[in-house]
Amino acid sequence: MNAKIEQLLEEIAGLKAQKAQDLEEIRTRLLGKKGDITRLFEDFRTVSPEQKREFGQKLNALKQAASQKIEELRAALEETAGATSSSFDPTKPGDVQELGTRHPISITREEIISIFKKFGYALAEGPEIEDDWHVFGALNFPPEHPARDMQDTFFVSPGGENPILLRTHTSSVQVRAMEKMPVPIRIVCPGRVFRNEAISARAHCIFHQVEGLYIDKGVSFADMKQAILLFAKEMFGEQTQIRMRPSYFPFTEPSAEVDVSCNICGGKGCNICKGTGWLEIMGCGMVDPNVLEACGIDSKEYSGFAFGMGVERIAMLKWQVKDLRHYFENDVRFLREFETSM
Ligand code: 2NM
Repeated sequence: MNAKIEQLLEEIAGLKAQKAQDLEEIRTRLLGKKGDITRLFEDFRTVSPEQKREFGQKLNALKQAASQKIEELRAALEETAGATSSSFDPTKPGDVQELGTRHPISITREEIISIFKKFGYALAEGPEIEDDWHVFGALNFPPEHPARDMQDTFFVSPGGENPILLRTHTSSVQVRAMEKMPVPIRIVCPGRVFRNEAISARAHCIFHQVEGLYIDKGVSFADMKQAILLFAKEMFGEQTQIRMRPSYFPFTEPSAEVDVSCNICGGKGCNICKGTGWLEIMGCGMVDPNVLEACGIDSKEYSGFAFGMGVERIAMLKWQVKDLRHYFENDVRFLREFETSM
């Protein structure tokens, strides 16, 4: 009996199965009704009482080894077969499809747009690949302006009269609107923009802007200030105040930088506003008469204001996001933090 057990153990260790049929044959030969191991269990009845303990243990170990080997071979066969029809269980519950979340940039962009839509602004969009005229020429950028440099702008086809490039601001959409829409014009222009910058916590070569434009007879700086104040209150809360600091853009005159009172400390000064009580949110100005004329609008009859803001920056201020790179990494743990902000 001992010899038979040893022989079977050796045989089991070397077993191989090419197909399911081989496996079934092995199982019957060892563990079937007339199988070798089943027979040994029958013989076991005749073993003397003194030897029962020793042989009982050996037999159990043998049966265990056989069952384990058969399971291993079955698993190996299933793996090589892949998802065959035999391994498909139609009664199994389906895989859970996890829902994603809206991206904080999308949430912020939609909120900015919906505020200006309430004010009567229409949505306008345009191409990301633009020409020099719509990004720089019509916007009063002098020929030698540094933004027109390879260092600052991504060119698709440089050179020639009107190089093709990636837009560096969405003002190009507003140029297109002024060229073809009848006045008065009141639009918001959201979109991706591209600048040749080193990537850091505060800068990225691709980011999102929303710009606005209002052109009509008699539009004044006071109108602009009121529109921006109303926007700031809608975006950051009723208690929000704004202030304007003189600035410079080629396409507006006069131009200003807009700050909102810090929504974290309420203006007292904290580490978010670096102790100043103010956060910069956008640039704005009265559209330069040169721009109006370049786009075919009579600057003696019409005037207008424009403004532009970075969506990443607004979202950072709203949620105290410390590093711009989070927006591009798409780590779901970051994205899920905005689930309730939709
Ligand atoms: C800004 C700041 C100030 C602007 C101007 C124009 C246009 F096309 F009407 F001339 N669009 N956007 C503008 C003005 C954008 O972003 C910081």
